[in-house]
Amino acid sequence: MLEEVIAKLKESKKIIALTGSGVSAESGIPTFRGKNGLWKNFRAEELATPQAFSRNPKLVWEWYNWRREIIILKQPNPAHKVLALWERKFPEFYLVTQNIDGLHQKAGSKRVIELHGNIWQVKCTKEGKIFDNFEVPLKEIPPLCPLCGALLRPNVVWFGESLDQSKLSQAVELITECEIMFVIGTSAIVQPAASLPYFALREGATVVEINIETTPLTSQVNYFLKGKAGEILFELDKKLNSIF
Ligand code: BJW
Repeated sequence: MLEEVIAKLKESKKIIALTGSGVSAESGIPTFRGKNGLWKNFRAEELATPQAFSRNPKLVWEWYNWRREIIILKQPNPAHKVLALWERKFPEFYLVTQNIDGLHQKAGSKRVIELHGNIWQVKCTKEGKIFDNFEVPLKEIPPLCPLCGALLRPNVVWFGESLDQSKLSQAVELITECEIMFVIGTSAIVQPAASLPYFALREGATVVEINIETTPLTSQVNYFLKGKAGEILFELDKKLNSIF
């Protein structure tokens, strides 16, 4: 099966990878759902919603501060590294990620569309200005805007909020034009990202899913490669190099 995927990859010009939190699992960052998922000790709606933030910004910021303390110590794993390598190998390789941890960029990826924002950015709740912020731990919780003193929020997309429409449109455009799409380490249930592979399928692209478990998408894809993202991508890249 790996050989067939390699053959498709080699004959494709436009290549997309859609990643989810499973890609960072081998770096030691918990996924959202499942056995050791981030939601395990918290209810999503208590923390990752605008309502939760209005109700208790301190609690929500404490959760993000805790996650930033974990993420800052983590390094890209072979999955991030192979995807960064593919960007250099294939002139029309694009990465669309639901992850907010910044590990794709840390591995060297440049053409990255971050659908759900970035944990290293904060946004002023009054004026909407976005700042980079790498302070770990945060000196002040909740943090305040250095310009106007209003509350800052993490620059991420919570449930019930719209994604950045220009990023989403760009992702949809790339996906509808691609010849092969890899869907890696996502439970494929959170919309609208979960719909993206169906755009590729509808246009006749080959869709390859890499996951340790099946998802609602699995029965629809052309290839399901069961296993850890780092191991499978490393294996694919090794085979690719031997025939490239
Ligand atoms: C490995 C591995 C290894 C492990 N190797 N694999 C239509 C129908 C129903 C509901 C909706 C709908 N449209 C919108 C909604 C509501 C909602 C939604 O989708 N809810 C679902 C739960 C049903 N969507 C939204 O609200 C979105 N907004 C929107 O659509 O606006 C318009 C609108 C609003 C309201 C109604 C209708 C329209 C916004 C979604 C924002 C998601 N935000 C979060 C938090 C980001 C900030 C933060 O990090 O704190 O994004 S939630 C969380 O889920 C995070 C993730 O990016 C996202 C996806 O999770 P992911 O990455 O797939 O992680 P897991 O844990 O679910 O899966 C990990 C996978 O990895 C598993 O499959 C493992 O097996 C695998 N794995 N180790 C390979 N080593």
